[in-house]
Amino acid sequence: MTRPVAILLLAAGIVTTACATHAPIGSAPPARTHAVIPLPQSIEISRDRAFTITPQTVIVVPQGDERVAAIGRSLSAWIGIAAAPQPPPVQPAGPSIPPASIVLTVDTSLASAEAYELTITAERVTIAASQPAGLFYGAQTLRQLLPPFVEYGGVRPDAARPVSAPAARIVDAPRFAWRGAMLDVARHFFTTDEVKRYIDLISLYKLNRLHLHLADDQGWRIEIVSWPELARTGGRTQVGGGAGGFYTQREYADLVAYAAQRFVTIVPEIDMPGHTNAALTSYAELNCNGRAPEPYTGIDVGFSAVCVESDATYRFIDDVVREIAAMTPGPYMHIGGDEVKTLTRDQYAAFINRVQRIVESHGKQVVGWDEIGAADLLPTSIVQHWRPKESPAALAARGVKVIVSAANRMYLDMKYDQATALGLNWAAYIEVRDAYDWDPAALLAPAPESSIVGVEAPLWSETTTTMRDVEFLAFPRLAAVAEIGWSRREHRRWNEFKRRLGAQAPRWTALGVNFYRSPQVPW
Ligand code: TNX
Repeated sequence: MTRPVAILLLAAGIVTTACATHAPIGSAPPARTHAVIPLPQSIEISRDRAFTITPQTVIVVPQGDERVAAIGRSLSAWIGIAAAPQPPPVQPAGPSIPPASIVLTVDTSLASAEAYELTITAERVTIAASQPAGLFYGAQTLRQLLPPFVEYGGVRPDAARPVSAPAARIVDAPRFAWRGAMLDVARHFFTTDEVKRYIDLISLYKLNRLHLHLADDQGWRIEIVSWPELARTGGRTQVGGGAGGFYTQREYADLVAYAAQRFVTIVPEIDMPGHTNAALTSYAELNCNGRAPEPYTGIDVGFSAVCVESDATYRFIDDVVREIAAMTPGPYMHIGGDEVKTLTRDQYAAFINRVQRIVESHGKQVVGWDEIGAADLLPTSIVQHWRPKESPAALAARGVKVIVSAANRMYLDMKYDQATALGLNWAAYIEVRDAYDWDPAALLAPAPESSIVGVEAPLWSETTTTMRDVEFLAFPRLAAVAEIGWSRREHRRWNEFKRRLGAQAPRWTALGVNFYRSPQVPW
């Protein structure tokens, strides 16, 4: 910001907060704070003026743009009946803008698809973006500037309190293109309604990938029409011996569509050649000895592998990838590739090379855990770095694109500390500050930041039997990951973040989120 503008803004009661470059930590706190996560690129916020949603408020969308109208309807649903007996109506733009309205508008001068500008004055709110994704993120920022009680939606109108957002000017765009969460639905199965709730929660923080770990030793969770026993037999149990489950192709397609409406791309993973006991128990011919093993309900890893020398294995993989690719509009197919202890390095590399070509033949781009770096990677293949002891720097130096999921910082299934009842601790204990106070670019140095596609926080479900368990491990750490993925490195400060994080508590309470009240955070 240039000096004259700053003076002007100050005169108008607007102060710049959040950007630590302007307000170093330790200086006087800004007069007006906000709790937006992830931190926007630039945010100027008014000390004394605000926009208030009234019974007259309408949400104005461009004529004839159904995708933007859908975002308007989402925003209307988030506001709910907090300010009026009805949620604000969504209406197409006309010759004049009604008073107290919220305007969604397409502005093609904005550079990236996910960028947006949000302008809040006492008279109106304007969200501008070149693409629907940017409008959606602008709407999420507006939602976070409204009081947390709006999250009670249609349940608890709080007529006595104004539904206001401070006047503000926000210009925002993400740091990384890939901002992901991974849910392991194989170790414990979660229903489509449960996964939809997770999608809702991650999209509040502008995450845009949901990687579904659809097959592992304990369960196969997706219907494959050409190999029906995979789901029927392989989906029948889970860790601890419970009932398990699987998604029909219809349910999966519905999930994909639900995610797309929230600008989340589903990344399906079929883990192979290891982590395949559920497939091996469903079809004897996938085993080198021709005998199907018993179902597995424990939590060991590394003992299973499909028969990499047999043609049946590649027919199976081709069919599975073909069917999943056909119902997945996103460009990615995750092939796992982790923790195989029963193959030689050459067998493993030859297998990954062959599977890459199968995935490519079905029009998808390979993503795999970092072990796949041992193969001859296609130029489009993306490696997901997870092993804390393996540096991704060498891969990046080879020109490989990397998703950072460092287990000792980002695994949401790691315990917070020794007292955490849920979770594992093989990689680390990860308190909230550990999850936030580091930067992925340092892991790949001296390779340039452009070798990082983004970040992703996996949640392995060996110990989580319910969504309440999942939420307890994911929140608040997932909000930290979201900020690492979206916000500029030079703007991030733990002491400032923890204040915004603490302010999420009433919103999570309203949303019914079971979160961990870390002693590091001022709740
Ligand atoms: C390692 S991370 C695994 C998973 C486990 C997880 C538990 C990865 C690629 N493999 O199979 O569930 O640890 O934290």
